[in-house]
Amino acid sequence: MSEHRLSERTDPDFDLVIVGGGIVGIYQLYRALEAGFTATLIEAGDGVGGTWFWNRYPDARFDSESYTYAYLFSEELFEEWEWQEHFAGQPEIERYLNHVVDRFDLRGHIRLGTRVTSAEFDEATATWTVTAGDATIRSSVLIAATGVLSLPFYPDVPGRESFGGESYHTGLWPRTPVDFVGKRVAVIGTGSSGVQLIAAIAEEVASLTVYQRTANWCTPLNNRPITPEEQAQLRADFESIRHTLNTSATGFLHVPCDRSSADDSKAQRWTFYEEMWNSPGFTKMTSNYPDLLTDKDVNAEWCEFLAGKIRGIVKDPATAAKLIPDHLYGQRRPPFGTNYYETYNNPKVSLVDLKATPITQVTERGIETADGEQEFDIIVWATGFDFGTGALNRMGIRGRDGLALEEYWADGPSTYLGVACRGFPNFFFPGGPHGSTGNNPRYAGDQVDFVMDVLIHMREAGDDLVEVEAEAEEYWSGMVNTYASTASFSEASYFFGANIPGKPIRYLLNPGGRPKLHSAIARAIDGGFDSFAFERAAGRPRPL
Ligand code: NA7
Repeated sequence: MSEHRLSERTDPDFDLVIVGGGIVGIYQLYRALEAGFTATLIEAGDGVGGTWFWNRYPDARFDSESYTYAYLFSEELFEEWEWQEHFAGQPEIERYLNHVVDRFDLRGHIRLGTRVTSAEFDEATATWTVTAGDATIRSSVLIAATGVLSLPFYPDVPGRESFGGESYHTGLWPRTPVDFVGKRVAVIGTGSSGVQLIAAIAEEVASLTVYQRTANWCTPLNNRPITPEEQAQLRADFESIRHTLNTSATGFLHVPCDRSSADDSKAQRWTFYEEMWNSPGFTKMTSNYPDLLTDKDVNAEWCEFLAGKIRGIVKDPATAAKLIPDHLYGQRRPPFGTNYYETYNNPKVSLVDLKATPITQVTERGIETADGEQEFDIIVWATGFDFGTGALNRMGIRGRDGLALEEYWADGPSTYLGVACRGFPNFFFPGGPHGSTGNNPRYAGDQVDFVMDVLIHMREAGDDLVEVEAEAEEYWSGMVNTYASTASFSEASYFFGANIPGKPIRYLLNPGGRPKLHSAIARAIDGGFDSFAFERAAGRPRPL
């Protein structure tokens, strides 16, 4: 460690301040308290749930299977919570997360409706001073569990604020339900949120105009209720489910396909694609031919099959043509829908191709494109998020010598295992950039467990300060940047930050996947956490 300025130690208010009450923050709080640390969790929303608190638009739901997205740390919890559907909707997810908070007595440790506006590290005392609402809290360790998809993005469209009707972002949906009945509605954006909402409201509205910039490959979610027999099977299989989810590369239960596309004839491949089309959620990616994402020809054939499906479902050929993407499957995060393409057969629904007719401005009455103005009662912005770094870069985090995190990351994030970075001692961000490529809670759970390993090691050694070593951060960030080109996602996707004007194009996921994360964590633990430097305040005795 370059600097040794840690001189005094005064007791902070808490061992840990955790920011964010979503899936990751709740688990982090549980693990911290269970390990005997003092902790408080600060959440800007008026309820817990994070993503699943804010994204309460019609038909917001998991597109990973409910029981693979949920917590696995407690068999009792797994057994007592019966998910109603294979892909749970937002209300059920929010109920589940509240249940977890109460079940494990976490609520008393959570401050709701409180936004963190700054967090500054003091080198002399090795503590963080966190400003949250009216409170100033000092803690040894700061954990940002602020999520990768938590800062909603509004495009800079002229006149956006001047619209006189109702206006909503899917990621900031109000708690009181929005009444769409008989309304003229515009939806801008056709990502995962847009496709869920569009199909859900089409029946109620007077008219629905969808503004699409990039068509995406939306395949059926194929959701259904979980039968009593399946509930019993899930309970009986808990250990094997947990084992598979804790060790699989993607964090899903899906069984990989055991042959490559060349092993099948064209007719067999078409039968297999049909099977994929009818299979649940992400299996279209994880159980498809293994060469789907590595061989452009294989991918193009799957796209040909999907384009045929779209043409078969959507009756108006011009609309169908607009809905067929011009990129390969998996170059962007694929959405999963329920009757999405069918919705365009509803005469109340129309599709505007923004590449042909861009929005020129939002007016007081509606939206104006090159084709003229259309009036609306409601505009829904389903325009996504500042992925990966958005929330972290806006929390006022200041490390050594007042170093601003957003400056340190001005050219894109630099991290060790997607949990820590140099210059910011005693600071961790499980679930952050460079961490995952797959089922997020599984990766983030691995990261929380690793953070706890580091903190317990530090406590046992009687140290006060922990900071990642430069080589360790260079190794992980180098791995991310080197292998970014092997990712299926293209540089035009939000996983590279391309959706945010001016954001550096850097890969924000972990291209090594879960095996890489697991092996790096194992190496860190085997090496006695030598990827970190630890420091103890002067005069502090080591524990016996
Ligand atoms: P996404 O997937 O980022 O989708 C955002 C959509 O908004 C997408 O269709 C964008 O088109 C569109 N968009 C963004 N900016 C504009 C502008 N300026 N004009 C028109 N359209 C625009 O966000 P979601 O909320 O749907 O999903 C986020 C994640 O939640 C998802 O990946 C899952 O993990 C769950 P673009 O493709 O950029 O051309």
